[in-house]
Amino acid sequence: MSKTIVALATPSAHSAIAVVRLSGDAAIEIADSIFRPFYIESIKNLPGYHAAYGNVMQNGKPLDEAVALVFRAPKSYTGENMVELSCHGNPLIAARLVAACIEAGASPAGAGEFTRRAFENGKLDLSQAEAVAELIESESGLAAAAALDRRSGTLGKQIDDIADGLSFTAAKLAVWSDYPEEEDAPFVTREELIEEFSAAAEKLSALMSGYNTGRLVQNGIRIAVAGCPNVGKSTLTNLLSGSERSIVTDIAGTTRDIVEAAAELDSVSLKLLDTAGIRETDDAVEKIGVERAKAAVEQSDLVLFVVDASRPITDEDIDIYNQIENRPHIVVYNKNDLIQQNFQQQIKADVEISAARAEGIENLKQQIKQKLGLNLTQDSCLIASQRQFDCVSRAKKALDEAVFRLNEGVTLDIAAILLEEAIQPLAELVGKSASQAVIEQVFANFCVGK
Ligand SMILES: Nc1nc2c(ncn2[C@@H]2O[C@H](COP(=O)(O)OP(=O)(O)OP(=O)(O)O)[C@@H](O)[C@H]2O)c(=O)[nH]1
Ligand SMILES: [Mg+2]
Repeated sequence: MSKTIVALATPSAHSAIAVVRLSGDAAIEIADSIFRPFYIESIKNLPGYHAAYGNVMQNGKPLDEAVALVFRAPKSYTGENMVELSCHGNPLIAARLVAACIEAGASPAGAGEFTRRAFENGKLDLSQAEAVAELIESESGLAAAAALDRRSGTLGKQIDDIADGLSFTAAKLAVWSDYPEEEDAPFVTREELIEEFSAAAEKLSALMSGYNTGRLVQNGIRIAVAGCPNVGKSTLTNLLSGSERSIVTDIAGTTRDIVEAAAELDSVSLKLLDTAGIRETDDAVEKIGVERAKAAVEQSDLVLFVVDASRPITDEDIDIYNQIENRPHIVVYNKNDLIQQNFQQQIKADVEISAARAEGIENLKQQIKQKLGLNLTQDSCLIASQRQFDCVSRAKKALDEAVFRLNEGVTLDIAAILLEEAIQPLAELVGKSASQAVIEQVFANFCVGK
């Protein structure tokens, strides 16, 4: 008998509606005890996916008008009986409604407890449960699409396919080692094993290489716009973000703090960090700005290093270039509308633009995509969490080791042990053999009500 839980599923803020969720064996009875429908007797006998309109009551008095939507096990998000009560979006009313449910016998839900129940009732595998949290937190169209894809079980299915193939081989190996003389025992050759393990390792490796893209897509990409004062960093930031976030003047040292601006590139969200022009300065405020600019460069996924194309490169440009050279970067020559003579520039341009005239920007965007390795197929974003990445990488390591040892000539029972080591993390990824601690950790990232 599962304890019935209750929580507010929508933000605690003034809004059109607020939704309070109940899940558990007694969900419908508890909702029924506080809900007076206007047009039917009670919601007790309402079939699943049916709703009723009425009053929710507290201490015998109407608390609010609400719609009660009934789900019956197993056809609900959690797989249990559920009721969703939609009331007016007043945080006070919503909190009282939750309190009324608790008075009627429900317990307050813990973080992620609804999704956890869905996992425990086999409605979702662990990677799908993670995708629910990711979907809620997605900050761009592509991140949401990728999370939705994982939510539907694409990753779990690919992993299952690989794991099933390996488990079948493990079974054959087990039969072989138990009855080596048995004529009918399925026979596996060393060559077949090597071939199969290599193929599986390759598939895992493809999933792993998509992780970086997945992570970038999920978290949003941080791009620092850095360079000497007055080269046009703020003009470029404004252009890319289509906003006037940054102040632009012809005075060197205009930007003194990090100015963040959002932009989207092919549905991927970018966080542009316009920075103070980096230079030696005695101005106390500007000095802090310069330090922040350097820190922003360090913490970014990509640096747009902007130089003024209308003048020869200066020692200051070179100084900054030396600081960013080892990070992923693009050298942007700006103000090419002002070029009157061609200088022998010491730093090679990746792209030439005029931020003021919005010229060369398409090319710059192409280069940003290329530099970030944003090969934006949905497949490349399948793995989204460090946990999933670690599972896949442990499995791959065991398979690589098995192939290596088989080539060296080890006995097949050693290969069988390594094979188990490869299967285990794959089962863990989808939650089939995840430890309690791993499961706790996954659900710790959820909000209450989800
Ligand atoms: N002609 C021309 N002028 C530009 C271009 N880009 C920027 N400018 C001008 O250059 C000056 C400096 O531009 P900003 O965008 O403020 O430069 P910044 O690098 O942010 O400068 P700081 O914040 O002081 O470090 C302004 O007068 C801009 O209008 C360009 O492509 N062509
Ligand atoms: Mg600026």
